[in-house]
Amino acid sequence: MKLILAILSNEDSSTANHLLNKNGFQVTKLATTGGFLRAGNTTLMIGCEDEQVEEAMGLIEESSRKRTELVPTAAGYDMGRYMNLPMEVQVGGATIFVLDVEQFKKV
Ligand code: 2BA
Repeated sequence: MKLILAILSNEDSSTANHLLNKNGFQVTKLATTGGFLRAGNTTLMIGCEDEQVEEAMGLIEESSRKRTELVPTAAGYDMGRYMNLPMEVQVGGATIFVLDVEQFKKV
């Protein structure tokens, strides 16, 4: 048995959780904080059989694919007037650890 720890953005975690549940995986969702940016993120804990790891990783990847989004920035001066210039930022992606489980018991 394996324990998957997947760190995702808060935005992507609901989609991943939903997709994992829909495909029969049990998930525990932890509210976590990145040590570098000190911003909130989400860690999903998934206990599954060894042969299910690839499927779970695929579902996580599918829901957290790296992409760029346009976000409005503070007003800037352009072409003779003040306007909110959108900036492209990269969002998404997941950091995934897969651990061996020595014992698993529900009592
Ligand atoms: P990512 O590498 O995509 O990491 C996103 C979040 O995943 C991290 O949030 C952290 O919560 C977790 N994480 C990643 N690698 C980990 C590991 N080896 N062990 C435990 N947790 C891990 P943050 O720590 O807030 O980092 C946010 C982003 O800042 C990182 O994105 C990376 O692009 C950058 N970053 C992190 N540490 C850095 C450093 N020492 N120097 C430069 N950039 C750093």
